[in-house]
Amino acid sequence: MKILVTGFDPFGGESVNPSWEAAKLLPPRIGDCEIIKLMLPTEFVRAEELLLAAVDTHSPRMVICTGQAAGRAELSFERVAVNLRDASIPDNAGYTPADEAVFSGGREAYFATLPVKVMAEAVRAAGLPAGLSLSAGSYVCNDVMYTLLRRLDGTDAIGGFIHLPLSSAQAEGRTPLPPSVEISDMARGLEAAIKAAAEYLK
Ligand code: PCA
Repeated sequence: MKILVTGFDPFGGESVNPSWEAAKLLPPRIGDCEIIKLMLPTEFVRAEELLLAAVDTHSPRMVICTGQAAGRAELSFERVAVNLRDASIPDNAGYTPADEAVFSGGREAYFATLPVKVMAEAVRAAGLPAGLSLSAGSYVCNDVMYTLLRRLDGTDAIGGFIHLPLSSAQAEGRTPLPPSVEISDMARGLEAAIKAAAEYLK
C-alpha cells in the first residue's frame, strides 16, 4: 500500500516548517506500506496542483497532509475542511484571498476520512500529545485538505490533515514561550499514527 505524506515549506517569516522537517524524517517504509513524501509550497494554487498531480501519479491508498499551527500544543487531527479561503497573511506567492471558495460551487465542507480517533490514540500511546480539531482554519492548510478530500471522495482512498505545533528550536527564546515539540518526536508521533491507520485499513 502506498501512503502519500505531505508537509509545507516555511511561511510567515519562519525559517523552517516543522511539518516538512518531520515528514522528511519518516522512514521510506512503515510495515508493508511505502511512504511517499512531498513538500508543498505554502501557496494556495500551486499546493493544490502539486497535491493533485501526486495523487494522480502515485494512486495512494492513504494521504496524510501536515502543516504548522503555531500555538497548538498537540499533534492535531483535523476533522473538517471548509470551502473557504480567507487569509490574514499573504501566501508565499503574495496572494491574500478574502471570502473566496476553495472550489467554486463545491460542497461547503468535507470530513476527514482518516480514522482520526484511532490515530490520535496511537500518538498518545507513543507518549506524545495528540487531539482532534474541528477547524483547519481558512488558509493554505484548509485549502489543501479540502482539495484532497474532494479528490478522494468516491474512491477507496482515505485522507486528512494533521496540524503540528512549532518545533522546540522555533519556539526557543520567544516570549511568551509558545508550546512546542521536538521534530524527532513529531516524526515518531506521525509514524505511530500512520501505523495505526494502516492497521485500521486491513
Ligand atoms: N500551515 C499553514 C499553511 C502552511 C502551514 O504549514 C496553515 O495552517 O494553513
